[in-house]
Amino acid sequence: MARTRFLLSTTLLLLLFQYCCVYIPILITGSVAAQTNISTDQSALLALKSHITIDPQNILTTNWSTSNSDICNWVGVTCGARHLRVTTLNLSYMGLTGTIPSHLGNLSFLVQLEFRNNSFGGTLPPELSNLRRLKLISFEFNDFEGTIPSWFGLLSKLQTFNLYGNQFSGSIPNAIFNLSALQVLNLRSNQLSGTIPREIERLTVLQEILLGNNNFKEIPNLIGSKDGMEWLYVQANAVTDPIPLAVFNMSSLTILALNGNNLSGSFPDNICQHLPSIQVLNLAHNQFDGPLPHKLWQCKELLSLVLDYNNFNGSIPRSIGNLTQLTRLGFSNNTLTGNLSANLRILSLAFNSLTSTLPSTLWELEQVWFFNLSSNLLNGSLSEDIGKLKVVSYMDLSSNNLSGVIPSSVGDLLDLTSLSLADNNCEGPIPSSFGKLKGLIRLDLSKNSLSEAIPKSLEALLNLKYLNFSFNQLRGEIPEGGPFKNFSALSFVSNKALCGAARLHVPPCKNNTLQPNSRKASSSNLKYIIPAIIIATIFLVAFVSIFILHRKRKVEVATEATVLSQHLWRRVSRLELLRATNGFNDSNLLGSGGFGSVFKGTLSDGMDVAVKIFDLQLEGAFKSFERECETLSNIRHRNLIKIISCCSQLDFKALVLNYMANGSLEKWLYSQNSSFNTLKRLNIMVDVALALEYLHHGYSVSIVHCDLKPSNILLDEDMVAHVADFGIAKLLGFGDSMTRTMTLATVGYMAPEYGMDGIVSTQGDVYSFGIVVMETFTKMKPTNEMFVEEMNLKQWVANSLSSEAIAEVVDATLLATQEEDHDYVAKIDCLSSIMRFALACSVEPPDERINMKEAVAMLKKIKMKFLKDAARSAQLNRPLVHAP
Ligand SMILES: *[C@@H]1O[C@H](CO)[C@@H](O)[C@H](O)[C@H]1NC(C)=O
Ligand SMILES: *[C@@H]1O[C@H](CO)[C@@H](O)[C@H](O)[C@H]1NC(C)=O
Ligand SMILES: *[C@@H]1O[C@H](CO)[C@@H](O)[C@H](O)[C@H]1NC(C)=O
Ligand SMILES: *[C@@H]1O[C@H](CO)[C@@H](O)[C@H](O)[C@H]1NC(C)=O
Ligand SMILES: *[C@@H]1O[C@H](CO)[C@@H](O)[C@H](O)[C@H]1NC(C)=O
Ligand SMILES: *[C@@H]1O[C@H](CO)[C@@H](O)[C@H](O)[C@H]1NC(C)=O
Ligand SMILES: *[C@@H]1O[C@H](CO)[C@@H](O)[C@H](O)[C@H]1NC(C)=O
Ligand SMILES: *[C@@H]1O[C@H](CO)[C@@H](O)[C@H](O)[C@H]1NC(C)=O
Ligand SMILES: *[C@@H]1O[C@H](CO)[C@@H](O)[C@H](O)[C@H]1NC(C)=O
Ligand SMILES: *[C@H]1O[C@@H](CO)[C@H](O)[C@@H](O)[C@@H]1NC(C)=O
Repeated sequence: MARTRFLLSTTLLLLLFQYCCVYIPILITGSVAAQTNISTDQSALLALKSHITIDPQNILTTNWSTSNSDICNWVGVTCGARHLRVTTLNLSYMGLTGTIPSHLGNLSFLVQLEFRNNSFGGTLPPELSNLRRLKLISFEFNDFEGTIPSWFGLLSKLQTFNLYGNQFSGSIPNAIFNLSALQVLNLRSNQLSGTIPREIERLTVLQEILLGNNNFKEIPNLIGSKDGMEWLYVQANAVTDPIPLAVFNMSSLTILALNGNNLSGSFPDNICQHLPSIQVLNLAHNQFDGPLPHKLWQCKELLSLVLDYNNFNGSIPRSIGNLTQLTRLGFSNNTLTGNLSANLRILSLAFNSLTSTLPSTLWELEQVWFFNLSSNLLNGSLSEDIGKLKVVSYMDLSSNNLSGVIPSSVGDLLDLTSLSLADNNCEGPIPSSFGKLKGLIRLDLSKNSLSEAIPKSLEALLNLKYLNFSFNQLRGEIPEGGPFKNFSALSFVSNKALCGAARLHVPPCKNNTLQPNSRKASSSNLKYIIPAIIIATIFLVAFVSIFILHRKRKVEVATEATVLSQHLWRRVSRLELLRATNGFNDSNLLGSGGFGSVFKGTLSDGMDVAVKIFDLQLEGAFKSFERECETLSNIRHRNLIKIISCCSQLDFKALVLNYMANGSLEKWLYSQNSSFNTLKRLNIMVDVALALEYLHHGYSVSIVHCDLKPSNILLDEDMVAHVADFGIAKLLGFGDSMTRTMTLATVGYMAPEYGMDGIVSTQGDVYSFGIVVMETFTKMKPTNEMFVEEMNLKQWVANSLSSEAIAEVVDATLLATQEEDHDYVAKIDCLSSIMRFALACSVEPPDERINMKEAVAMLKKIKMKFLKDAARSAQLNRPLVHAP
C-alpha cells in the first residue's frame, strides 16, 4: 500500500515536474495546442513519412525510424534548445513525392517549414493554420494546386511566404493582407489571376513582392509600402494598364521587373530620380515606345538594363557611358569608384527600333558581360575601342546596319563565349586576332560582306561548337584543323571563292599559293604569268639574301616587321619637329633622361607625338639612339611604345614616338591626387608583363630591356601601359641566353648579377619586373631611405607576407577599412598573391626565377580570381543579381 502510494506520488511529482518545465511556457504564450508533447511531434512526422510515396534516396525511410526515438536527431528536423520541440522542418531538395497530412498541424512549435524543390502535391490541409509560430513557409517548386487558402491569414507571425513555382490558381485571398509582419511575398510562376487588391498597402514592412509569371491584370498600387520596398517582380503577366505612378514613389526599389506584360506608352525619363537605388531594370517584352530614358546616367547603381522587345526608337543615349559621374559603387557602402558605366553588367536592348550609331561611350561599360543590341536599326562602324569591354562574354550585334571593317581589337575580348555580328554590312577581312578568342563557343558572322581568306589562326578555337560564315565574300582555303573538322557546308554557303574539302561542297584548293580567283586570269593572261613568276623569284632570292644577312648581323627581330616598318614610318624632318615642339620650347618638355630630353609636339596633321632628342655631346648617346631606333622599328606590340619616325641627321638624332597622354606610372604612383585601385594597377602590370613576354619570347631573338622601372612605363589615354625607353636594350642572338655589358641600368631595379658582373639576360628583366610590381602596390621605392643594410624592399615585403601583415605594406589607398569595404577579403587575398608573385620574380639566383611566359599566366590567374571574388562578395552583400 505504502509502496503504491509512493509510486503514485512520484508519478505525480514527475508529472508536476513535466508540467512546470514543458507545459507552462505553452500556457504563457497562449498556444491552442496545450496538450501536445514531443510524442505528438513524433507522430506528426511519422504521419508525414507515411504520406510520402516516393523517397528516391531513401533518406526518410532509413533515417526517420522509430528505433531512433530522438526525433530531434532526424534529418531535416531541428528542435528548440530549451523546450526540445520541433521548430524547423526542412526537407528541401530530397526529391520527395507525396502529400501533406493534417497531422502536420500538430507541430505546434514549428517556426520554419521548408519543402523546396520536391514533388509534394495536392491541397494544403487547413490544420496547418494551427501553426501560429510560423515565420517562414516555403513550398517553392512543388506541385501544390487549388486556390491559396485564406487561413494563411491566421499565421500572424509570417514573414516569408513563398509558393513560387506551384500550380495555385484563382486570386490572392484578401486574408493574406492581414499578415502584418510579411516581408517577402513570392507567388511567382503559378496560375494566379485577377487584380491585386488595394489591401496590399497594409503590408507595411513588405520588401519583396514577386508576382511574375501569373495572369495578373494590373500592377499593385503599393503606396503604403513604398519606403521599404526593394524588389518588385511583376514580369510575364497580362498587365496592360499604364504603370501606376506609385511605383515611382518606392524610392528604395532595387529591382523592378515588369518584363513580359503588355505595358505601353513611353517610359518616364527621370526614372532614376525616383528610383535612385535601382539595380535591375527589366522592361523587356512590352509595348513601350518613344525614346530610351535619356537620363539613365542618374542610375548610378544600375547593374542590369534589359529593354528587349519593345518599340523604343531614337538613339542610344551617350549618357549610357557617362564617365563624369564618379560615385560610390552599387553595393551599399562600398567606396570603390564607379559610375553607371563602370557598374553595368548586363545591357540588353535587342528588338527595338533604335537608330543611332553606337555612341563611343558604349565602350566604357567595362563591367558588362552580357551585351545585346541585336535587331535594331543601328548604323555606323565598330570602333577599335570595342576591345575595352574586357569582361564581355556574350555579345550580339546582329541584325543592324553596321558597316566598316571588324576591328582587330575584338580579339582582345578574351572572355567571349558567343559573338554574333550576323546580318549587318561589315566588310574587309575577318581579323586574324579572332584566333585569340580561345573561349569562343559560338561565332556568327553570316550575312555581311566580309572578304579575303578565313584566317588560319581560327584553328586554335578548340571550344568552337557553332560557326557561321555563310553569305559573305570570303575566298581562299577553308582551314581544316581544330574545330573546322566538325563544321558542315552550311557554315560556308554562298561565299565568293572558298575552296577546301569536298564535304564542304566547295572546289578543292589548288596547291600553289595563288588565290582561286586568279585562275581565270591564268588561262587568259598566261603570257604575263611566267615573267611575273620570274620576277617574284628574283625578289624572293633577294629578300632571302637580305634576310640571311640580317640574321648574321643579329639585328633581325621580326621578319614581317623588318620588311614593313621602314615603309610605315612617316618621314619627319628636323624642321617639322622644330615647329611641332615650338622650337623645343621648355613648356613642351616632358622630361629628360640619360641621353637627352623628351618634348611633346603636334605634327602638322594634328597628331600628338613625343619627340626624344638625343644629346650627342653625351657619351653613348649616339649608340643609344641607334639601339632604340633599331629595336623599336622592328617590334610592334600593343604594350610597347610605338615609333612613328627616327630622324637621323649628322648632328641631330631624334625619335618620334606615340604620345602617351597619361604620362608615366611613376607620375601616377607618386602624384597627390591620382589614386589607382587594385584592379587598375593589376591591369597595368599585366600590360607590362605582356610587353616583356613579347620582347623575351615573341621572336627567335630575345630583346632584353635592361632598364625596366616605373618611369619607363607610360600610360595612354585609355590607361593601357606601354613599355618605353629602349636606350640600353640588348638583343640576344640565336642561342645566346646572356651577354655582358658595361652599360648601367638603374640602381634598385637592377638584378644583382647585372650590377655585379654586367650579365644581361631575360631573367634580369624578370627581376626588375618583380621590383616594379612591389613598388606599384606598396608605393614604396626600392631606393627609399628606410631601406638600409639588410633591409630592402624585397625583404620588407617578404616579412609582411610571413607575418600576414600584408595590409601594413601595401599602399594604404588600396584598402579601405574592413567594415566599409566589402571586397576587403578579396583584396587582401589578391594583394598577398601579387606579392608572392613579385617575390618569385625577384629571387636572387637568376635560374630560379620564373620566366615571363609563366609570369603572364600567373598574373592573369590572380586577376581572374580577384574579379571572381569581387563579384561574389558584391553579390553576397546584396544577393540581387539573379536578374529575371
Ligand atoms: C505525451 O502526452 C501523452 C498524452 O497526451 C502521454 O501519453 C505521453 O506519455 C507523453 N509523452 C511524453 C514523452 O511525455
Ligand atoms: C539521421 O540523419 C542525421 C543527420 O544527417 C544523423 O545525424 C543521424 O545519425 C541519422 N540517423 C540515422 C538513424 O540514420
Ligand atoms: C533548408 O535547406 C536548404 C538546403 O539545405 C537550405 O538552403 C535552406 O536555407 C534551409 N532552410 C531553412 C529555413 O533552414
Ligand atoms: C529547383 O527546381 C527548379 C525548377 O525545377 C530548378 O530550376 C532548380 O534548378 C532546382 N534547384 C535545385 C537546387 O535543384
Ligand atoms: C499582349 O497583347 C497582344 C495583342 O494585344 C496579345 O496577342 C498578347 O498575347 C498579349 N500578351 C500578353 C502577355 O498578354
Ligand atoms: C508620390 O509621392 C509624392 C510625394 O511624396 C506624393 O505627392 C504623390 O501623391 C505620390 N504619388 C502616388 C501615386 O502615390
Ligand atoms: C518614335 O516613336 C514615336 C511613337 O511611335 C513617334 O511619335 C516618334 O516620331 C518616333 N521617333 C523617331 C525618331 O522615330
Ligand atoms: C553626364 O552627366 C552630366 C551630369 O553630371 C551631364 O551634365 C552630362 O550631360 C552627361 N553627359 C552625357 C554625355 O550625357
Ligand atoms: C553606410 O552608409 C550609411 C548611410 O549612407 C551610413 O549611415 C553608415 O554609417 C555607413 N556605414 C559604414 C560602415 O560606412
Ligand atoms: C493531431 O492531428 C490530428 C489530425 O489532424 C489527429 O487526429 C490527432 O490525433 C493528432 N494529435 C496528436 C496528439 O497526435
